[in-house]
Amino acid sequence: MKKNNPVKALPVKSPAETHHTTQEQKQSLTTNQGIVISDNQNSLKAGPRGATLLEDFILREKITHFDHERIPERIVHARGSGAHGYFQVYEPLTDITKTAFLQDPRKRTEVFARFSTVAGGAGSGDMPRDVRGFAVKFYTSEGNFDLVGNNIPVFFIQDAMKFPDLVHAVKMEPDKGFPQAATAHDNFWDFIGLTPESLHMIMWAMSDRGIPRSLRMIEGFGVHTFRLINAKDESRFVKFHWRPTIGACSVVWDEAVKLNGADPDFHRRDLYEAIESGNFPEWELGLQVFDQKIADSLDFDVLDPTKIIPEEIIPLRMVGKMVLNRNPDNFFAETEQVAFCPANIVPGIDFSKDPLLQGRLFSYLDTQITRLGGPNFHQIPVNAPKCPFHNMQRDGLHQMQIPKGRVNYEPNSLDPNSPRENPTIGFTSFREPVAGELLRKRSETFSDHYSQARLFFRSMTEPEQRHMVSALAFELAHVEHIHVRTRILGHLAIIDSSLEQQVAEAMGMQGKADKIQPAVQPRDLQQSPALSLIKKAKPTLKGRKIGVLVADGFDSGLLQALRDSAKSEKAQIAIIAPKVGKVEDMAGTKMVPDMSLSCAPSVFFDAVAILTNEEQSVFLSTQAGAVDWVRDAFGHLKAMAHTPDALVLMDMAGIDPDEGVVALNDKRSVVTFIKRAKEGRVWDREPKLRSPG
Ligand code: HDE
Repeated sequence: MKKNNPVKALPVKSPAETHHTTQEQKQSLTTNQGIVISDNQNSLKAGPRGATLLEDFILREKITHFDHERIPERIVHARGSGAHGYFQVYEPLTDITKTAFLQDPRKRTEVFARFSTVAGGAGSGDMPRDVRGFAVKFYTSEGNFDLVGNNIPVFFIQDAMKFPDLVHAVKMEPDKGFPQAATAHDNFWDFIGLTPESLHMIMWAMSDRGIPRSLRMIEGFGVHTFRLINAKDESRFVKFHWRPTIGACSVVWDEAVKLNGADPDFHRRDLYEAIESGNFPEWELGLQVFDQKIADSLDFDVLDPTKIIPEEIIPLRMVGKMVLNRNPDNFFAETEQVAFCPANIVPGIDFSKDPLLQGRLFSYLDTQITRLGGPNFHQIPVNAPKCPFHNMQRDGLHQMQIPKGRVNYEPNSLDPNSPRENPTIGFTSFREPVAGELLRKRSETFSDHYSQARLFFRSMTEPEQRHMVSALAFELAHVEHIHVRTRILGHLAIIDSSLEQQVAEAMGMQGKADKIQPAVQPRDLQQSPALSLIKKAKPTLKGRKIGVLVADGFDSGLLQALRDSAKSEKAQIAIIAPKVGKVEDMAGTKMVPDMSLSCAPSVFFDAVAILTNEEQSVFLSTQAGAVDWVRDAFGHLKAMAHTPDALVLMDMAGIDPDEGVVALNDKRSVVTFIKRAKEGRVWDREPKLRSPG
């Protein structure tokens, strides 16, 4: 075989030159021992057609390293995307915490954030219906603080004891090895039906929150109640919230299904590209702070991770902002090797006795020792604190540091400079009095499993409720065991009888719900509008993308007007043409589109415009890809704009224009379209196109 990159023989050096790296050496490929490689294309053989020699240390080193390139993927949250950035507090939070990084509004604390799906493997698609992990490592001046949360503020279970069962049930079934990254199967719903504490979280997971539009558009939650401690050693409880500054937003289910096929990296690409283009994702950190007296006044237990505190009861105090402004240089070294742990806290923050959190405090360090191959993973650059760290822990696999000196124990009198404990600035746990009998028992204050599930469902808008009905019917239709379906229907009937009836009807299983006796009868709670994504949504196109379909002979004036309007809204435009090489406008001027029609289905965009002339519209209406592009945009409830000539293509797609479809007659109509697109989906269109089932 011909060599692609022949490396010239290096000149022989005098002994005095041996430690001096020449420019030529710097650019040469070497082994891990620093030996320059002369041929990276051919192994060492006994003759050109002979056997490969065991002596070929270069081949063996290369292949051996390759053989060990993979590490175990995370048992949950295996599929994830990460980014670097910073966090900055708005004002000193001295009143509630002594934590250093929450004191100085001029200071930026470096962070690394990783977003993930839960159930799928590392190579699974980005768009299954699933919870999203939202983990942030703050490299504070007092050590690392990890806020390891989710995009849903409650969890499926109340006690860490149940976590392996939950995860086994949701992952692919062990005999079959499928389904991948999907809750729609018997094992999962069997577990849920027998674990009523999971029903509140099920409501969230079956809502639009389970299929986010972008990782830049998810909310994040610390889930558990934590503590904040101030310099006077006063403690308050806290719940952590992240709010995306461009608003939270989701896709519709059919879109998620198609996105997973068209671009399994949809979320990862979106995050990466946004950061590369300088549209940095941002979240505000919000705190719900409350004391023991308020905790005691609530009608649920703040240690129960299946409960929220509605914002209407304890409003969020927005305390700072996180900006993600740098993509990792290397996916494996950073995003794959980052090791989060809820036990990583700093002075001024402490745990509560939430039994789920207590179990997590053990689990993460333990899992990293296997996943990252030993106890020194904290030395990996993405995991290492950015403040000094030193102690008497020694040795172990992959020790990267070379501790100096004779002393490796404390106390010692041999080295006065060796690190010592420091009661003044060292971490102390909040002195919460604890006493009780040893027992395995769930507190009775954890027994109401239905009231907040009902609260969530009833706080949704009509479209959001419809989506939940469809999602539940879809999931349960995949369940083969009828008794599993009827048990879930029984639980739904306790949450809300209309929810059960709609799901049963969507499946054609009316009147089949099991009769289930709840441990505690649910109560009707005051609705919480803050739970609804649609109620909270503000008109915006910021960070969104408009797909513009053009073909030869298109009106470049209209395109420019669209570009200008989109730019003023901080939205992006993508030009889609039948062929990726070029497209010509009505004056015959050539331009290169961003993507071809076959590579960029309309599911990639938040709103679409079709700028085709009569001839091209007639042609495209004979092309299934173009008809699907238009039909899907309408079916996915997007705002649409079209030149009058494009009507023939829209007719072919069976579109009956409604208030979300804007005819582009002039530049003024472009403004009308952009205004409509800012409103988001055309929800009124949905019932005309799709009924749950
Ligand atoms: Fe996790 N979880 N978890 N979890 N979790 C892991 O740690 C675990 C829970 C969450 O981007 C694992 O490094 C137990 C709640 C995120 O790397 C593991 C329990 C919440 C991530 C683990 C829970 C989370 C993980 C797997 C119940 C939201 C990904 C790999 C007692 C508040 C972090 C790893 C990343 C990852 C254990 C419950 C969030 C096995 C035992 C509740 C975002 O240690």
